[in-house]
Amino acid sequence: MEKTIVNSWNEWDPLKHVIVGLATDCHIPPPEPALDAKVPEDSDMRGIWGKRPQEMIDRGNELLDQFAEQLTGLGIRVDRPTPIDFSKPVITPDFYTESQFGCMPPRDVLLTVGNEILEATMSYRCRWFEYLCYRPLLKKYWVEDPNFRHEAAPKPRLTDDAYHKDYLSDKIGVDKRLEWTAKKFFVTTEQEPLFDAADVLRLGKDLVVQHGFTTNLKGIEWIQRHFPNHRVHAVNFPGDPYPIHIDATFTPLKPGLLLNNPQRKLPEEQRQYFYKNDWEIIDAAQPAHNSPPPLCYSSTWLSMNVLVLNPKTVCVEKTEVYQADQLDKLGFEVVEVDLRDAYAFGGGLHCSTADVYREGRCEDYFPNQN
Ligand code: DAV
Repeated sequence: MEKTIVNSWNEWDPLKHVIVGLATDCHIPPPEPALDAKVPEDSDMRGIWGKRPQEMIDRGNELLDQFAEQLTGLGIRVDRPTPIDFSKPVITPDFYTESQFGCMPPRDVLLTVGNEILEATMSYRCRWFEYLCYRPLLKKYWVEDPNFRHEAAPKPRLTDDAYHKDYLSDKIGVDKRLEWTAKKFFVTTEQEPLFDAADVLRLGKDLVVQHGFTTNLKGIEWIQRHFPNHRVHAVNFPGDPYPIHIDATFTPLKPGLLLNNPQRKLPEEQRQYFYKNDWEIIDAAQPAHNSPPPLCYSSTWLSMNVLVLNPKTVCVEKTEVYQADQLDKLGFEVVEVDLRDAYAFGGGLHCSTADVYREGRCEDYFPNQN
C-alpha cells in the first residue's frame, strides 16, 4: 500500500486519493428543525422516516462501488467509511432524536485544507455522530502521515435556540422562503458556530463559504480564526429557497473559472472580488431532469455537482447530458459516472466524495486585494 499523505488545497488539482461514501443502513431521520427546513414542502419525504428501503440501499451501493472502481481504474486511491448503527438514537444532555442519517455524503462532514482534515460541527442533530464513520480512516492516516493534522470543530449543543421557530412549518410557501433567504434569514440562529463542510469551497489561499441553513456567520468566523493564513469569504445566493451546501450552486472547475447556478446567482457586489482577479463566472447548464429521484433531499441541480479530477478532466453524472455538453464545449474531458440512483443518499459526485490527496500546494489565485 502506498504511503498516505494528506494534502489538498483546492477543488481541481490532480486527485490521487479520495473517500467515497456508502449507502449502507442509511436512514431518513425523524423530523428536527434544521432538516425540516430543507425538505421541500411538496417532497415525497415529508412525514416519513426510518431506514431507507433495502433495495434502494443496495442499488445506491452498487453505483457507489462502481464509481469507486472507476476512480481506482484512473489511478486514484479510494477509501470507504465504516458505517455505525444509524438506527440508534442520538442522545446528548441537550437533545434527543430517534435515529441518525448515514455515511453519505462524506463531503458534508470532512473539510480537507492542506495537511488537515477538519470534522465539521454539522447542524442537523441526526448527523451529530457521523464523524465516527470516518474515524477508522482518520486514525490510520494519522499513524501513516506524521504531518497529518486531524482536527474537530467544537461540537455544537443544537438546543432549540439554535433554530429559528418561524421555520417550524411546512406551509411557509416558496415566495416567503425566497424573501427570507434573500434577507439572509435562515433556519439556524447565531447561538453558536455551525457549519457543514460542504458549504466550503477551497480555492487555494481563499476559502469561500456559503451562509445559509447549514452554516451560520459564527461558523464562518470560526473557520477564519481556525485558518488564520487563509482569506475566508461569506457568500450567499438569493434565489435558493432551501440553501444548504454550496456544491450545487457554485462550482470551481479550474483556476479562473466557476460555474454558477443560474437560479441562484451570486450577488453583484460579491462577484467583484472574482472579476478583479480575472475569474470568470458562467451560468451552469440546465439540469437534464425536471424533478429529483424519489426520497431525495437535493434539487435537480445536482447536475452541477461535478467532481474535478484535474484541471482538464471532470466527472459528470451520465444522465446530466446538458452539463456534460457544456463542459465538453469548455474543453474539458468528461468522464461519465452513473450515480443518479444514489442521489437520494445526499448528493451527487462532489458530495459523495471527500478529498485526501491532490497534488499541488497552497497558491494565491486572488493577488489583487485592492
Ligand atoms: O440543490 O439541493 C444539494 C447539495 C448537496 N450537498 C441542492 C443542494
